[in-house]
Amino acid sequence: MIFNPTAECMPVPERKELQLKKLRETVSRAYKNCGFYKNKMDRVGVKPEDIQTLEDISKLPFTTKDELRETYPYGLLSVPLSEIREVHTSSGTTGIPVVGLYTEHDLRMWGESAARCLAMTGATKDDIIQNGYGYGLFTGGLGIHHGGRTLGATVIPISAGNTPRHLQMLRDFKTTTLTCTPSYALYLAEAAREAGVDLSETALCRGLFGAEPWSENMRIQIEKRLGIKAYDIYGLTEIIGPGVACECTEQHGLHIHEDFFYPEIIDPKTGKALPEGEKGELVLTTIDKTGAPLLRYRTKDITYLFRDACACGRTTVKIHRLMGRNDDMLIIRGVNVFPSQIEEILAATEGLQPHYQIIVDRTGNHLDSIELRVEVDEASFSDETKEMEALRRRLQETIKSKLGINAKITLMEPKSIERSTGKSQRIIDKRKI
Ligand code: DLL
Repeated sequence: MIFNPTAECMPVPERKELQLKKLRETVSRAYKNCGFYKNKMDRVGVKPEDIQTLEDISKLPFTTKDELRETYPYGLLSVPLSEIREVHTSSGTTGIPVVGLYTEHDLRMWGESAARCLAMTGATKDDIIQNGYGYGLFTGGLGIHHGGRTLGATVIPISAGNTPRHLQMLRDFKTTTLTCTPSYALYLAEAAREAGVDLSETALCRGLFGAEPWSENMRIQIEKRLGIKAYDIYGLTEIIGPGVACECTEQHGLHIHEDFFYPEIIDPKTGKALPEGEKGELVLTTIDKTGAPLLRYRTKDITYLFRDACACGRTTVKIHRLMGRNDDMLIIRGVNVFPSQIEEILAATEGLQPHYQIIVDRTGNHLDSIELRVEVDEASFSDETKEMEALRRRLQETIKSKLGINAKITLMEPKSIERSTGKSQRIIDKRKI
């Protein structure tokens, strides 16, 4: 089923006209109502009237994650604050998260985006969606929730974690559609096997998985072990959370809702736009968002755009499944972590040296694990197990409360971590995704 055939199957030239109209409106509103954009555009001497064609978008300056942090919390607000209905923030950041601000209009647009995604994978109002993305500030839970409601389906807001309950509800409530991270899907499959739950006897037939990198190989494993079709769904807090793009039942690239989001691919080094088919950094402009529109946002996600005659009938452009990131952001069990955040915590913890290694792995249970090896300074290094244990626990708790991740902490003797003469290899990512 196509949720909005008019929008999703529109002839490309007609859609381009619509995009231009919406882009011009968005840029005018942003310039008029948001000092952040006015200043940026004035600095490069661009006025809203300069946007006469879609290609003119390249005249606008990029917006970066750092700028979003600098303008926290309301710097991008482009409507009176009283019109904001919902606030979300990115996962796992030290104090300054990236903020998503939604008006009633934006929530409807988000709901429709996520509903279109669910419909792309074959879900209808008759489906029962077990939503295993985390509810709360993270966009995963409520984003899929809004989508399920917009579609008219039944949503079970079970959230992340509590695996025995997931399995019980899957069976008892005749869940047809599972939404969670791909690694949790694999974990569930294993837990089901161990608990003697035969998933092939349940009504489960599809899943929409995203929020972290995954591969074709993982898809094959998930499909085999859960006995379902596994679809890739992409999104980010800054834009709307889940629902920016999704695979249809053809499973050949993710359709972008082009009437809501205008995509570009750029060369991350030069910032120059690249043609369809060439790999680079995805840049997104929201052309239907009112609360806090984003103009030319550098996602740091690497992919390429392509347009094919998709058998599903949709005419929207597609992105290839994500091929990595252009920065050092790690995604640990769906939580975004920058090594610099760990470094800041280490620097603020007495008794530690700034020599560390972060080891990320995905072991037997398919979930990410993170180990932080850090050197203790000479003065604090002690033979007293109690003292070392207290230091270890303090660091573990700080990381949990500030970054939202459970890290294994290994305290190392002074000078035991290999020093490098060039670029030090601080991150060892052993995950074979
Ligand atoms: O992860 C939103 C989301 C929730 C998407 C549920 C899909 C499903 P953030 O926490 O802001 O938002 O993280 C966004 O996660 O820039 C990508 O690097 C990565 N990411 C998201 N979806 C995928 C995917 C949510 N399907 C960041 N494949 C993005 C690979 C993904 N990476």
